[in-house]
Amino acid sequence: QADHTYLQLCRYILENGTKKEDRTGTGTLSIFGYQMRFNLQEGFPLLTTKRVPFRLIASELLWFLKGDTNVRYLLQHNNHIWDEWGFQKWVTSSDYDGPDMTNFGLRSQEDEAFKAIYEAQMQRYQEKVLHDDDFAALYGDLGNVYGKQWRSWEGANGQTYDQIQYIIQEIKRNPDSRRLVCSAWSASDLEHQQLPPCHYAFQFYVVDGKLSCMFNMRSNDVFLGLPFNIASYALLTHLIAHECQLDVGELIYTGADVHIYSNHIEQVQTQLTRDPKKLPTLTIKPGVASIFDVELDDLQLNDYDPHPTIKASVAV
Ligand code: UFP
Repeated sequence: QADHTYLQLCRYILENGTKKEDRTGTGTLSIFGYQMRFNLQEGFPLLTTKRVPFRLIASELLWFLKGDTNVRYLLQHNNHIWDEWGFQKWVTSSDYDGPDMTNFGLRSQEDEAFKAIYEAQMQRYQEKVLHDDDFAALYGDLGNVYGKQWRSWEGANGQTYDQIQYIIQEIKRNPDSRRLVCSAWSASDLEHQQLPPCHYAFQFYVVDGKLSCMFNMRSNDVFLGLPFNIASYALLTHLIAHECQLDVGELIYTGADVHIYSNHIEQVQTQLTRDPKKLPTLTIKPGVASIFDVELDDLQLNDYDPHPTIKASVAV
C-alpha cells in the first residue's frame, strides 16, 4: 500500500539522513537518490495516514494541463498554493504602493504584527488578480512554469512545442516508443526563474494495455511536498490512460535530494505511529472528450477516509 512505501522512506531518512543546510535556512535531514513504486491498480495513492487535499492537487494539475500559467484559474478554484510567487512579482514592482514586503515569507511566520499587514496585502493581490484583467495579465502570470513548459515549450526558433499532445499522439500511434518524455527543465530559463522545476521530467511506458509513469524530482520536501507530488502524477497517469483507452499500471518515483525539514521531524514521527487505511479510488466522468477539457467536477475520489491533517510550516 502507498502509505507503507512512503512511511518506509520517512523511516529511512530519519535513520540514514545527513544533516544538510539549505537555501531556506531551515536545515534538513537529507539523502541523495531514492526510488519508490506504486501499483495504481491497488487504489489511488493519496496517503491515508494524514489528510491530503485532493482538490488542490487536481486543480493545480488541470491548470498545468491547460497550459495556463496565470494564478487567476487557481484563485477561481480556491487554490492558493502558487499565490506567493505572483505576489512576489507585484510587491517588488514599481506598481506596488503598500507597506514594505521584503522577505514576507519568513517575516510572516515570525512576526504576528507583520503577518496581519501581509495578509491584508495578499488579500488585495487576490482580489485584483480575480477582478482586474490588466493586473492579472501583469502580476497573475508566473511566466515559465509547468503549464508553459508542458504545453508550449519555446524552441530556439521561437516556435512552440506541445509536449503533452505529442506524448498522447505517440502513445496512441506507437505505444512501444521509448521517447514518451516530457521535460520542464530549461537551462536557458534558470536565471529568470524564482523556482526552477522540482519535478523536472517524466516518461510514460505502455505494456499489456497498461500505462506506467516515472517522474523525477531534483529536490523534494518529503513531509509537505511529496504526498502532493505522488498524487499529482498518479492523477496525470489516470488522465492520460483515460484519453488513450489504457488501464493504469505503475507510478515510479525517482528522487534526488530527498529531505525532511528539521521542523517537520515531529510531524513525521506522529505520522509513523498511524496505521494505513484502505486507499481511495478515482473515477473520471465517462465521455470527457479530451483531457485538456477536464474540469474538477469530472473527477471523483471515492472512499477517502484518512487520519486527520498534520500541520507544519512550509520552508520559504
Ligand atoms: N518542493 C517539493 N515539491 C514540489 C515543489 C517544491 O517538494 O512540487 F514545487 C520543495 C522541495 C524543496 C523546495 O524543499 O520545495 C524547493 O527548494 P529548492 O529550489 O531550493 O530545492
